[in-house]
Amino acid sequence: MAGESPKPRSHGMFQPRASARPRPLMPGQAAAGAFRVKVLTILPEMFPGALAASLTGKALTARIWSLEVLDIREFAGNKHRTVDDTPAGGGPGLVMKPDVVAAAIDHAQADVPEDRERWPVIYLSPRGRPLTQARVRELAAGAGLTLLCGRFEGVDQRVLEAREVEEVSIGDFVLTGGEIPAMALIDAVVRLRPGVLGNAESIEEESFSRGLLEHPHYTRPQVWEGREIPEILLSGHHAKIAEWRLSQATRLTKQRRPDLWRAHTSDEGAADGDRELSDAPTSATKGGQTKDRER
Ligand code: 9D3
Repeated sequence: MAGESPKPRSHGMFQPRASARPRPLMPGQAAAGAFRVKVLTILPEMFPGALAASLTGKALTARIWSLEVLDIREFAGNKHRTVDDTPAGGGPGLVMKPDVVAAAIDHAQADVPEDRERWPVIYLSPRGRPLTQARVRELAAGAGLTLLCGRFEGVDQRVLEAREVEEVSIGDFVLTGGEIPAMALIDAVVRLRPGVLGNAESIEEESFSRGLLEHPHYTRPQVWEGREIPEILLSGHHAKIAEWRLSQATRLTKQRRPDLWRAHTSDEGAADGDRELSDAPTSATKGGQTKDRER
């Protein structure tokens, strides 16, 4: 029956397995101040996936953030655990049912702060507003996130409106579902939480905030396959090196991202947050396939 929320056999929270004796990690035990992420998906086995590795994985084990994965199928009302149906008006594919998706969202939101500014519900969708670093920063400043991963053609429009769901895309290319985009978003947000990045990575953040692409990087050996490290980088002349890096960053940005270059030059006085990847259409091939080494 519609309106009756089923008792889900929850996949529960991800249990870190790095420690010798993993203890059950219940929602009530999320570390104080930890950033909480809830994921609604019909493919719960995809999580934590790549998020268990590297910086995000260490931060998960350290309880800087927590992950709760909910299987949307658990909220289906019938024996067959049906989550989709044919599109009204005809056409190919299937649409995720509003009652099932609403039950999953309502269950996820039951124990979270009302303030949607600090805990939005986001639907990863190819027709969403493109994700930007500015939005990532806002999300990282909140308390948590509920992410709805789409499969099939999409979700019934009425549930998106009724539950005030924000639609977000990660770029103009077609994937098979919203799970990998959800992981990309989580990765982008979690790395901005205190304690996730070391000093080296934090410095990298600064250079990107100027709104330019990064300059090329080199390391030893000094000659590799007959290719030398640019002489200036070995000179020890720090002012000249900074100047060279800026000129390279400028050249690459003009060449690969004319949209970013325009933003960089047109609002010289704007705050970094307004400039950095703010409204850049992600069309890497728009300018044609010019070789990077060409000017
Ligand atoms: C035939 C119309 N298709 C839209 C382009 C349907 C469709 C294709 C692929 C519907 C969903 C999907 C699966 N993609 C996502 O769920 C998705 C996505 C993406 O494909 N690209 C970039 N960002 C995202 S966020 C979610």
